[in-house]
Amino acid sequence: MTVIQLDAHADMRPEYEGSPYSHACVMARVKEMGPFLQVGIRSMSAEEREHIDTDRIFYADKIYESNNWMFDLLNKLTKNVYITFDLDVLDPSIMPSTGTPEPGGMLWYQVIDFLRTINQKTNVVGFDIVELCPNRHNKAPDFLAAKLLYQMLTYKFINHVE
Ligand SMILES: [Mn+2]
Repeated sequence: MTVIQLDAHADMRPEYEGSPYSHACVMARVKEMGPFLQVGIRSMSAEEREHIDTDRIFYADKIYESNNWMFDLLNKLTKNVYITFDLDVLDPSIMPSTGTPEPGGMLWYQVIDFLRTINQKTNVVGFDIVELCPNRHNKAPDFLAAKLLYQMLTYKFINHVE
């Protein structure tokens, strides 16, 4: 099974604030367990950079340039996939409601197209959506997160609907 991480951040620190299980270390732990792919990354520490596998990371600026990255990624997939979706992979213009927004993120149709393609090509065994930090003065990002969940479930189960 391959873990696909959509995230602005590499989360590849060996440990953070004394814990190997911090949110900043998740992909370091995943790397110890099996194949993984990182999508939309645009922020990391110098320490994390040493742990990056350049064949398994699709930086946000490369994604912005063209869609070729997706064909490259599809060639690296296993039959089963788990998707972990950090909402800060999205551009703050459409998803400002996160704890650590980073400029230069992915946009809605780009992400939706990616998720649809992944579901067509592989078996998504599970997924999570994390990091929503609601702002009561701006409801649109909350609706985005809900719609994203709805879309991910739809792509997973649409073939089972008669
Ligand atoms: Mn993040």
